[in-house]
Amino acid sequence: MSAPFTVSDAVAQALAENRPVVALESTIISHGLPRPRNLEAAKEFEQILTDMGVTPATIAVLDGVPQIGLDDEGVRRIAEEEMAKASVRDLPILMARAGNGATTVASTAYLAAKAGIRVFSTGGLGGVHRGASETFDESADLSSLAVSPITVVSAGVKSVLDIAATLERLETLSVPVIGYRTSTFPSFWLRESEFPLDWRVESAEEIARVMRSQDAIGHGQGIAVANPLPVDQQWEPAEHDRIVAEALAAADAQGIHGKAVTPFLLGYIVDASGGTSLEVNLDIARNNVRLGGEIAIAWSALTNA
Ligand code: PSU
Ligand code: MN
Repeated sequence: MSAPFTVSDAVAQALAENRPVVALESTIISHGLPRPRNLEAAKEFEQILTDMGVTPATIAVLDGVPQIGLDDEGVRRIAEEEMAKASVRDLPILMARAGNGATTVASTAYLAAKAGIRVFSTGGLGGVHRGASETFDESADLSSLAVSPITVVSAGVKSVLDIAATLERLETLSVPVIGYRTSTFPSFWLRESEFPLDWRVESAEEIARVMRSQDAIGHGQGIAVANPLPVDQQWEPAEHDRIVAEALAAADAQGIHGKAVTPFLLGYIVDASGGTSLEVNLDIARNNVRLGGEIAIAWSALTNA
């Protein structure tokens, strides 16, 4: 059977020549950022990589076909059309009915790894939701990382989630969590959470060596690289705490549940912060795209040596 996805010429060529490639997700564009900033952001993330000599591979399901690497029209569609939020389990359904879907971290990591891409940059990971001991609401981002050999660069998880439980689940799933120039797990808008990390690295080259060792032991998980934003770029902590609490209360009061929870909270927080959280969100994503580019470059150098 042929591959259940298409790979753009640019991405296929880069992979064939072992040149650096970084995967990018589309749910952050379709459901995580408001229009029209989302289209600007999608283009900017790709441009940051292109300027570094790295090939971007934005991933989405369009007309039933998972696509690894979008053309300009594909990027426009994920930003402007209504799309299903597509986790791994939604892929076969969208494929069978020729539907459109914006891929989450879970499905982007899964598809990118299948295509042979080794690095993926995003904003924040999904994780264990607060109250999960009753709702069982845990993002498939975690279980997908357990079966997708790809390095995912994020700024940790948002404090709307249960960060402690998320870190516990990553431990159970045997997904390495590595702080990039930090010994503390970041909480997305804030540089630090209260949770220390066991492992810290100082360079992209060091991460590439961990990837090579991970391949050598053959366990097949992804690697979570936590990349905190510089302290002068973080959201003001008191305002952050107040608005996050408000957003959680609103989701509860409105009975939001299931896959609508994350988009609801993100949208609420952008509105309630008068856009401040959005600017920080974009800084975070840009930082992660840059670090992903550096890791992909280091990976190519290491594996071409
Ligand atoms: N966290 C963010 N921004 C996002 C998301 C999470 O800070 O855009 C998106 C990602 O696509 C992630 C998904 O994979 O939400 C997780 O959704 P859920 O919690 O329903 O699994
Ligand atoms: Mn969920």
